[in-house]
Amino acid sequence: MMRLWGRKSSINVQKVLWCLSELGLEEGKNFERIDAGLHFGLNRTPEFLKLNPNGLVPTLEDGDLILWESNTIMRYLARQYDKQKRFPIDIASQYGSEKWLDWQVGTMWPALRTPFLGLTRVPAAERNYDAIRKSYQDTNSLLSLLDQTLANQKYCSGNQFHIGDIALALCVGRWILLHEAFPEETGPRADLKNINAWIKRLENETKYSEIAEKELNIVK
Ligand SMILES: N[C@@H](CCC(=O)N[C@@H](CS)C(=O)NCC(=O)O)C(=O)O
Repeated sequence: MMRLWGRKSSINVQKVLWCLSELGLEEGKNFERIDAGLHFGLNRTPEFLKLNPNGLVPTLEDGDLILWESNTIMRYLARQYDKQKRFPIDIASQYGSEKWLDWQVGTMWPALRTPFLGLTRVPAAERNYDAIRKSYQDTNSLLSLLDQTLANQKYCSGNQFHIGDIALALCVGRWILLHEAFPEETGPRADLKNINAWIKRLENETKYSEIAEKELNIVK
C-alpha cells in the first residue's frame, strides 16, 4: 500500500490528498497516511531524512519509489493511477497544466509565501509588514494573469479539470483567507471575477470543498 507522510493542514499535502481523491484512491484502503510536520514532528528524524533529505512533507512511498515535491507527486499519481481518465492526457491539456504547475511553484508561491508565512507563522512583533503587504499586492497582479486565462476557458489548461487547477486553487484559497483574516496587513484583494467563477466550478465539479481549508491554520 502507498504511504503518504504529511499533516492534513499543509497546502502541499492537500494537493496530494485532493489528487488522490479525484483518482478514487482512499485513505486506509489504497494508501496510508502518517501525520508529520509542525507539531506532529517526525520530519527531522534520521528515518524520515533518509526518505526526504529536505525534511519536508509531503513525501510519498510507493513500493521502492520514494517521491517528494508535491507537484511531482501529483504528476506521478495522475500518470500511474488514473484508471478512470479523470485528467485529460492530450498533449495540449497536459502541457497547459504543466505550465501552470511550474508557475505555481516558481512564480506565484514565492510571492504569496511571504504574507502566508509572515502572518501565520511569525509572531506579530517580528513581522515585516512592508514585505507582507508588497508581496500580497504582487500576488494580486500575478493572479490577474490566471484570471485572464480563465476568461476564455473553464480550467487553467482548457475546458477540463487538471492537476494544475489543484495546485493553483489551494494557493488562491490561502490568498482569500489571508485577506479575510488580515485585511489591514495584506491591503486590498483584487476582485478577479473569472477566478471567483472558477472556484465555484471547482466546488461544484471536483473534490475541492472536501480538501480546502475553511480557515487559516495560524501557528505562532
Ligand atoms: N516544494 C515542496 C515544499 C514542501 C514544504 O515546504 N512543505 C512544508 C509544509 S507545506 C513543510 O514540510 N514544512 C515543515 C513542517 O510542516 O514541519 C513541495 O511542493 O512539496
